[in-house]
Amino acid sequence: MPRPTVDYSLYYVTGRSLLPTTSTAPLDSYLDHLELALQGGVTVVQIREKDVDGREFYEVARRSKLVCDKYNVPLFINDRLDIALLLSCHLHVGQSDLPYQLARHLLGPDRLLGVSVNTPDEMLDILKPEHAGMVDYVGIGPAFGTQTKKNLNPVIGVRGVRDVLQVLGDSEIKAVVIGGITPETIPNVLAQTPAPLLPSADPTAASPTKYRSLDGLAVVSSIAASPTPDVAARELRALFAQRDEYT
Ligand code: TZP
Ligand code: MG
Repeated sequence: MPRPTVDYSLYYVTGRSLLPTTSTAPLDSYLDHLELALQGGVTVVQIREKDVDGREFYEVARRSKLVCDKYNVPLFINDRLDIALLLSCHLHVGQSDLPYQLARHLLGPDRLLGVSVNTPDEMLDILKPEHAGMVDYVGIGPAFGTQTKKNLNPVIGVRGVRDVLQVLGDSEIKAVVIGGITPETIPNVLAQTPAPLLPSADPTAASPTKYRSLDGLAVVSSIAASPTPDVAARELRALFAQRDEYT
């Protein structure tokens, strides 16, 4: 069975520990918040739970999957391959999680796999011929500083995002940007991210005429911190929909 085609326009990374409450949000209110975000137009969800045990992560993911299924939106699990397998979800791994080649081996051919990418070298590794077909999308970042992630990799700026996109070239692998993505930062990101393809990827072009753009925006707090996640999601979708005007 081929892997599903996904609209990555608005990729919401969530988790109970990520909601902006002083204590972890109760599961029901977290799920209500998630459902509103889906109604507002989130196209992909990732559950990212830090500092919780496996049983709690499993339960949050199981309940979240029921909500996402209702909206026909794909659900990725951050890092926990076992939970992804148990719930027939997709998987996202960071650079310090299981190597993506091993994750793909256990995940099988039918589930989607995403990887966090911080540098052009990490992107080049995924593009090696022996890794073809393993990775479906990359999350490039952190573009800007964020309060949301501990142990943040170096902030790469829009310039760094563009450098990774340039390496990605016209590969079929999709790309989303993450880290400090807000209605305020989006216009700048979109204006600067159509990256000219590297000459090696397009040897016939005298001057760069082909560009690689982003396939979507990934956010945590722009939705998670909003008391009206449906409104927030709608605004983010509308901003991303204008991206063609920047190319
Ligand atoms: N990976 C890189 S930055 C980040 C993750 C999970 C957190 C992004 O959070 P926010 O609130 O959208 O800046
Ligand atoms: Mg991780």
